[in-house]
Amino acid sequence: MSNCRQSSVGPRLGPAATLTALLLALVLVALGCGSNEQGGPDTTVLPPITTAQGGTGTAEVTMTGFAYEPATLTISVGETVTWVNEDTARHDVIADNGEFASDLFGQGESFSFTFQAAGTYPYHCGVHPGMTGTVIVQ
Ligand SMILES: [Cu+2]
Repeated sequence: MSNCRQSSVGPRLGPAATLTALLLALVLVALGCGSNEQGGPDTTVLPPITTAQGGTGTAEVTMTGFAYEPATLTISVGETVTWVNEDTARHDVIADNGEFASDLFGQGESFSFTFQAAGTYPYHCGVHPGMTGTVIVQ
């Protein structure tokens, strides 16, 4: 069988494999530098309760006592805000400018919106006029 001769292909993979490993190493180093620029470890496990520091990707507003907490939240462009209703009453989240609007949702339920543009976004609860909040996107 001439198949035995194909074993000579084996050694030829050596340089190619080395080059691949080198490229992989370069890519890993490049990725490592990129994440270091943010200075923040991506070990965040606990959800942010108050304000996002930027780069965490998510922030949470609690609906409790017929109020949004925090009433004013500052985030970075591209971050997602999740409103969590802890009241027994049902609430919703309606942007004053119509940018986003949730349905009414009850205790333990939530609504999320991702802010893709910088700006100030005042919002309110459609059934409780005194219930207002603001998201500032930087
Ligand atoms: Cu409400």
